[in-house]
Amino acid sequence: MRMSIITLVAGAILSASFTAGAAEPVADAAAIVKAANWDAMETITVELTEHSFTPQDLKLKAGQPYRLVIKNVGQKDHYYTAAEFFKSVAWRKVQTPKPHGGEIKAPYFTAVEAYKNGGAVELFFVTVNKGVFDVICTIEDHKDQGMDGKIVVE
Ligand SMILES: [Cu+2]
Repeated sequence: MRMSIITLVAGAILSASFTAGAAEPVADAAAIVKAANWDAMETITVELTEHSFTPQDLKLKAGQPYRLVIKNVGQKDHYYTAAEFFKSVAWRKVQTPKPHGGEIKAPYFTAVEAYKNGGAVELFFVTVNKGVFDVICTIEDHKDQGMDGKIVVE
């Protein structure tokens, strides 16, 4: 009896923290990435400059493999920060463009920075969770200047 009360309380605390806080990273991400048809991958390029994302908003399909290229064509460094979105997809890898650079594999991360004058980062993932996610540049006042968008996964 005492045990079940403790379990109930623990469950309530857990569910409260899930609603209030960030979503958990996608479970089974490795299996989702492995099962995906990468020949059907769609490439989308977002250009960053002073002070905008082009396109500003993205509309993505759940369950689709993507290569999202974040390219800074401006003259300042910029971020493409979408922490909740980055937790809601199954990550294959992040890379800087070939033939130079390299790649990173990780369960998830919070922000991407592309350096001024042509810096680019390529994100390879499969969309999993549906929702509307914020994306901003976190440098100084760039968000208020217009570097503020949405990523919609349907
Ligand atoms: Cu910026």
